[in-house]
Amino acid sequence: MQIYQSLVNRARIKQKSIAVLIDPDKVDHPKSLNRLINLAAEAYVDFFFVGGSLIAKNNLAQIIQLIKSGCQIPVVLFPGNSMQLDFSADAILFLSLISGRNPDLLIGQHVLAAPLLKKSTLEILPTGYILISDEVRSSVSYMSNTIPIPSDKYSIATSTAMAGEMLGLRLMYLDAGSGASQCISPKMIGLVKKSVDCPLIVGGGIRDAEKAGEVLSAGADMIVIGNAIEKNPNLLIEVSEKIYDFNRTLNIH
Ligand code: 1GP
Repeated sequence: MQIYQSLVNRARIKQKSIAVLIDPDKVDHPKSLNRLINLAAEAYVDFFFVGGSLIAKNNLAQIIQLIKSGCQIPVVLFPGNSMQLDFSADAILFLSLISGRNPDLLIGQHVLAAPLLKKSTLEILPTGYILISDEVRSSVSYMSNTIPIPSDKYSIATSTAMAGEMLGLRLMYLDAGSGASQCISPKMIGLVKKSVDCPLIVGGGIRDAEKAGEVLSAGADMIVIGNAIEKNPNLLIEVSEKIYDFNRTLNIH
């Protein structure tokens, strides 16, 4: 089944999903990535997201190849810019950074990538990317040259999500930024979820299974975890148990 349709179907029945984010720049050795791939397969991880705000190592293709040869988990590109393309992935989050006012990340990079994407077999996932943060010096804010929505500005966030959906974006991604000290609050997640019909992805700063549970209970359909799993891959097992608990009652396993 196409990834988008499966996300919509899951969200409709309130089935929760998890994506593990691999930042290619932080992968030092194929061995450690292989361990993570095996663990992810054991933990029934739903997706690998691959990307970062900076890719200095030129190893994107190699990483996707490693994932593909080690498991059946779909690979979704989560590109920091139009240079982060690889056509051996399954899909791409075609992100428009709608919390910011940087035209390059609202439409500019998309124009550059569109002709290549049109020829590829990648499934395009048009996604409203909304940064929520009070941190003044986050990498993503610096690299994107945008100001995130402050964490207590609920109506700005909900109006942004609504506008994104009205413009035709089919997923919303609320991100506190990679390695954020605070993940997005349950109140913010709940309000944004209520304001749109499309599936909601939430990430940034999820460090333990308890936080993952809070984010999911608040209304996230999918959580994304990167840093915390890099530091402690076994966290994947705990988080996937949490997800199993949510989904068990749905009678889908
Ligand atoms: C960042 O949402 C992702 O864009 C994941 O963040 O690395 O903090 O888990 P972490």
